[in-house]
Amino acid sequence: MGGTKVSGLIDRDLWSVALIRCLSAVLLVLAFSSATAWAETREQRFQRIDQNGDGVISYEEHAAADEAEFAKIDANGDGMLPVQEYADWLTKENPAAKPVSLSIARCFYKVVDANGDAKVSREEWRSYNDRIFKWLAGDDGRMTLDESKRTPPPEIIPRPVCH
Ligand SMILES: [Ca+2]
Ligand SMILES: [Ca+2]
Ligand SMILES: [Ca+2]
Repeated sequence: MGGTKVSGLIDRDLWSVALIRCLSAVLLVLAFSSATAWAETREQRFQRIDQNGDGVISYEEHAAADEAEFAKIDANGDGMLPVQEYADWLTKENPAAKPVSLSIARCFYKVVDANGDAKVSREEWRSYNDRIFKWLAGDDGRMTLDESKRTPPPEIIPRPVCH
């Protein structure tokens, strides 16, 4: 199997690149064999975030979507995402991922949890996603659908080694 088929299911998220790179094929098949909750296509996601429908995602639209996603994952609303809370969210989004949710979460945290305390703060979350958005959007600070399909290089999304 290649990454293409799998990424089609999960590339709804900017951070999926990191997951694709850091998980073994077996884990990916296990995690994403049930696509129901992850079925939103990149186009659908883009349109959802592009709130004024002008065909580009501004920094403000990106930031609003990013905050909303953090709030959704932060089940107890305390502004922090311990690795288990993130894993629980993954499982909720895709029950088939349950056996590997914690592994996926730990892997993702290698790149998003900047201070390595096994919790992702709102600042860490925003900083990580802002870095990706700014790279994708380029100099004009507005992201088109085509730009959103590009793959950021390792200096933007590090490729952790995960098991
Ligand atoms: Ca827009
Ligand atoms: Ca929390
Ligand atoms: Ca942290």
